[in-house]
Amino acid sequence: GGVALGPQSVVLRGFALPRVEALLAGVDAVTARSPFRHMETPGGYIMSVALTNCGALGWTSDARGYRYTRQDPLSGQPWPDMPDAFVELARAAADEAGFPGFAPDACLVNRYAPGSRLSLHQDRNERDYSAPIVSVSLGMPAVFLFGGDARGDRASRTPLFHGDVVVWGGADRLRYHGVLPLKDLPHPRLGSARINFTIRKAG
Ligand code: MD5
Ligand code: FE
Repeated sequence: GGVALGPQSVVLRGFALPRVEALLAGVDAVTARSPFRHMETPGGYIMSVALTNCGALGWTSDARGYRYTRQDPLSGQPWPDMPDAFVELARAAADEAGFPGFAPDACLVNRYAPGSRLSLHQDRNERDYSAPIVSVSLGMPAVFLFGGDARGDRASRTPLFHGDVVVWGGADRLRYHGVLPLKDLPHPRLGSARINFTIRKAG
């Protein structure tokens, strides 16, 4: 049960709602050890989205490029463990979308403020593109841009709301995507913030 976003991606509206408090407790546990930070891109820009990670592997961007690392470069320590609530939700969503046996080892946690955006990009630093990516949206709504296999392909726009979960797999896994600048529509639980986390198999 869900709405197709592409041939192999599905939106599960409200799928995370029953577990929001456990998920937010997980975000707090992660950010207590590895706080949100604004990373630099290889092109010299500072990302408007603040980011951290949990799980064995964490995604990092700096002047040298994009990559997954085992340690948080801020602390020199391993990234925080992935909270059980994240893994359980991701497995349930992947099952629902037809990707049984999902075994994630990485999770990027993004925090958007009003005006934050994510320009069109592909996620291609993971080793195995056959594993799905599970994305959870909390807090303020966002407009998600879903393009094609080339940067110039026209992109559809889909709103993502508090509690929505998206599973991307197979042929859709390498499509260009992004998020439009966030409007300030304060959310009753999270205020003027959107938190999105994407649970992945990176290694
Ligand atoms: C977000 N985050 O709303 C989005 C949702 C990111 C990112 O894009 O890289 O952290 S996840 C959307 C996504 C992830 C991976 C693959 C695809 C979409 N896709 O193949 O379209 O903050
Ligand atoms: Fe992405």
